[in-house]
Amino acid sequence: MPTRFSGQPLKRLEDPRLLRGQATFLDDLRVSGARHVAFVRSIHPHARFQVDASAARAIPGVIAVFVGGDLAPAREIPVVIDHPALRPCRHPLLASNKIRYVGEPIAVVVAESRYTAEDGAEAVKVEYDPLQPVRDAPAAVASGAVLLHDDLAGNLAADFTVRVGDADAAFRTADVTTRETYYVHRYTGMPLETRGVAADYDAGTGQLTLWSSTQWPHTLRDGLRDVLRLPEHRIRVVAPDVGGGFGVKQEIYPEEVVLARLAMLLRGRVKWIETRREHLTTAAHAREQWHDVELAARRDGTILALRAEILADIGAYTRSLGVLCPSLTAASLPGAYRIRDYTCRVRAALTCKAPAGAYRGAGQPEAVFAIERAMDHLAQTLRIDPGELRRRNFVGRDEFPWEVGTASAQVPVTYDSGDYEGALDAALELARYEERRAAQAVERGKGEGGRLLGIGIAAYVLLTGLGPHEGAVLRVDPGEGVLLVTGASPHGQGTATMLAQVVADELGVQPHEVVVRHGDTALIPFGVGTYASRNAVVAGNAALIAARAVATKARRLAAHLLEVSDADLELADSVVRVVGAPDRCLSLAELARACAPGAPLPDGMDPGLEATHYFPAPRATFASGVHVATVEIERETGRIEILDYTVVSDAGRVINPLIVEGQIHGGVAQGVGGALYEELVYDDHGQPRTQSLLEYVMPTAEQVPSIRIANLITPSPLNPLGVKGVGEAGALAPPAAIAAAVEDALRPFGARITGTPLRPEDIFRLMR
Ligand code: SMO
Repeated sequence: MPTRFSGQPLKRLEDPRLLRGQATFLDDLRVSGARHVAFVRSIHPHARFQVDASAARAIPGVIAVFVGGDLAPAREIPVVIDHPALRPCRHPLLASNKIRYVGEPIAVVVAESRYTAEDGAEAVKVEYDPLQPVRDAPAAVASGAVLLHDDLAGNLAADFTVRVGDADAAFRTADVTTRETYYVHRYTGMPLETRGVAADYDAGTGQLTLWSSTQWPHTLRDGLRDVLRLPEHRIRVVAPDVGGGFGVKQEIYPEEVVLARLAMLLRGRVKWIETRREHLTTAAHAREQWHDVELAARRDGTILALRAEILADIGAYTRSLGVLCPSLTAASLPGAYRIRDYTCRVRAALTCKAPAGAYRGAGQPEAVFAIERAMDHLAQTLRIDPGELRRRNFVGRDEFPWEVGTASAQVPVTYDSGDYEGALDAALELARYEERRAAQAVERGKGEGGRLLGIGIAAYVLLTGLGPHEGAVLRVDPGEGVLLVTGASPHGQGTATMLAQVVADELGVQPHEVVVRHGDTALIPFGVGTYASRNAVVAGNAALIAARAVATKARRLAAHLLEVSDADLELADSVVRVVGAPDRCLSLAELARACAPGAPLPDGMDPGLEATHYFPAPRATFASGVHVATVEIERETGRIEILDYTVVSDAGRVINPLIVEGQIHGGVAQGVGGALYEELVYDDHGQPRTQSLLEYVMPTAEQVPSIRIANLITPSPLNPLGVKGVGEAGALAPPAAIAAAVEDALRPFGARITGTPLRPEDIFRLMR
């Protein structure tokens, strides 16, 4: 029996290149003759302005300075995810007479070097006529608020309500109700590699090539096609090695469109690399939302209904994802629970901050924080153990598929499979819950001399494997090995290894013989990208089906050439051989050569030992899990230490447990960062105070706890691999679990935690 690679913890095939410094990130590209680009950005949060670029143009080495009107026909970024409630407030490529956040691009300077470009940008005179800034979401929706967009009646990019059943009626029958507002602060993904774009326009052929550090080259190509009004075949987008994305690079940025236009206007090559300061002040921010959550329940803890209002601070404009994140929060707020009656109003407020976008989980960590905190508060009200309250309300094992009744941007929220109670049981056991509760009781018994120990539980359900499709072009090489081209565009996930394992099993080759190429629209015509924890689901199943087609073809061709029946053949050790007579075989490479055009082929067989498959995903598959955090709080300082962190994850069948574990580690690290350290702060005047990694504090290995992980497997019935996504899963629950643990530790003080981040000074104040 040939070895099966799927399910094994293979080391990542990508890593030797990356570790040896052989990767090519955007700034490593040798784009010969490229001119360098710097952006003139607003220093005010809200102002009318006028630009005088004459001094900049006079600097030797400055080639050109452009303002908004110069980039026609492109004016603003394209919409990728629309929403019926979306109002017109899209991010312009360059501001035209008013700026609405600090960092907004106003003009762009092209020069012989980056130094000169920066000097040029500094020499552009911008005369500001400051206006009152809109400080935050509550201020944006307060009566009498200054209006940010002249043609909108209020400061809302969208205002809509999601309704399932009749929550108001259910509330009237409740024994108990709870209500609280939960706040998730502003933070975002901080990839090691910042954004970057290079563009080349070949005036002779009219061919535009754009290199971008992006998560979705094909989606970017489609966006450029639309805003630049070019045929698709004249645009090639390449994502070289990408050093992290986390959702921040799941965006079509003004800079990408601007550089494409600059290359066309200058008939040459241009390049821009984002500085860390630009990243902190102008890349997509995320997460900042207020959630007013009401639960109605019976005395035994059975939840009857959920009512909520979400107020999102989406910054100054909508980006290409529109209001996807708050709408995904609303779609997923019922979480793992059997809630039939649900209402949620969503308001996306426009403020003088950098526009918001997606960040690992895209609205779902926010939902988990709100619903899980609300569950804990209901548990306290009813004096039921938080684990037990969850158990009583989980969607049951036998209730799948479970229709939540909501929908995300593209698909209905229908949980395909899961075992939420099993995950809780496993997590409590792995976390040694009973033992820790006993230890906590002992410490509490010591009064003020006792340690402040707290335990927090958070369950999550994650929408993964979003469609509409992803593709695989698989070709057996006539020399050696197999080439797989995918439309997915991974940026650190280990996707190539996962795909190689799937293909290797079907073709009987070694994973290292499967060379995976991605991130180039010239290699595969259709593609979507890497986000929404989708690669294993959509790209993985596309690879599986393409590999099965190639295996079938190889078997048929070999049967023809060896004059045996297909059924007598097996694929193993890179050959197709007769079962029981392994000497009678043809290597895959020989078969690929025998399959060339003009070669004698079986009737009806097309040349080429290859197959293409686009895996359609009309429905999403839903991963789930339970996190348990145990913390200790230092009485003297309010410092929070995470003593133990336990994860039970159900991502369906696991292709590579090592990669799955790594994804969970990374997600938890970012969740810990969000719970305790990272925050994008604006002062009352609309100035960003976190402009470097000195102020924006990221956790290091010292702050990230060791994490215990167990996989619980309920295969997805929606795809042949039975997989669900896992990339974002780790990031969903840590803020909820850690907040619950901290509140639990502070029980002797009766403190309630209703928002993040949790800073020692705030904890210290709560203890007082
Ligand atoms: S926040 Mo993600 O790249 O779906």
